[in-house]
Amino acid sequence: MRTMRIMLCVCLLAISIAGYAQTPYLMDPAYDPNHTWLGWYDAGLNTLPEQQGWSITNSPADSQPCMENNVLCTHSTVLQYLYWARTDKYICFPTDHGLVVEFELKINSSQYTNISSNRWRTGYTVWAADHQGRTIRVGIADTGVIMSNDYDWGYENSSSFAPYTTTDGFHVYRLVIQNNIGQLSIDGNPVVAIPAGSANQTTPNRILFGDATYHAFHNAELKFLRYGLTLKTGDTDGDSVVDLTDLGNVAYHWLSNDCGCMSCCDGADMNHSGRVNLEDLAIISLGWIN
Ligand SMILES: [Ca+2]
Ligand SMILES: [Ca+2]
Repeated sequence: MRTMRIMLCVCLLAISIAGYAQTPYLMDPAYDPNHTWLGWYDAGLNTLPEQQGWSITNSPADSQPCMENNVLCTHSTVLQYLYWARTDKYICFPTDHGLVVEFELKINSSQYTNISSNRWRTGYTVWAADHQGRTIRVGIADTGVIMSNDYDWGYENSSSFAPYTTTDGFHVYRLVIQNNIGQLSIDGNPVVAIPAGSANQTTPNRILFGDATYHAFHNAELKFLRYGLTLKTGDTDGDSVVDLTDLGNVAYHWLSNDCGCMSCCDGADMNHSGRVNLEDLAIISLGWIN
């Protein structure tokens, strides 16, 4: 039975490689083959995030987002939520493959304020939460960055505020969460780190960007945001090679639809959808040819 599954997957792999240009995964591995990307927003397509599968929260809708020269422009000048989120992929902080969130952002202005003696807010934020609601939140101000791991941005559950000039152009921010530790780098330089903290702090499996703190204003431009695993594209077992072992993993779990979060069917559920199917084989094929 397993041999038949592997033969089936070999045939499908060949078909998938031949037709890989049609897969929805081409853009990101072509840009960076070192990660299995689970989702993204690409302002280069000149469409708003809600047209690329993200849910928008704009309340009260005082200011509207816009596209200008393949960049997403946002600003808030009143007390306003203006952010986008997705919750459709399993996220698992306490693992080696964890989570990577990468985005290219220019801050024109973003406040860093205290709203009480023990809570802070910034005008621009990026959050991640795993399947048990553990969270890591990055606050980006025009004078620096700070991270928190609780539901209400309490100083007792935050890093120190790291001074950084975020307004002098676009910077690439990279949040890597592995084994429950989150590390933020900017343009490849480690800036600040924090543990993921306790469960049930927020909506599970949520990736979020924009003004989600309500109490601080911002003006910013975003080129892209993407999130995924630290594993190389198509690598199910973390040995940094895409080969017959990875194909065998997919074959063994072929058409499983109950993949849990932590093992994700031995890594065969490459896009953390809960199922092993042609989408995962498409990712294997991309890793195979890169
Ligand atoms: Ca492998
Ligand atoms: Ca899958």
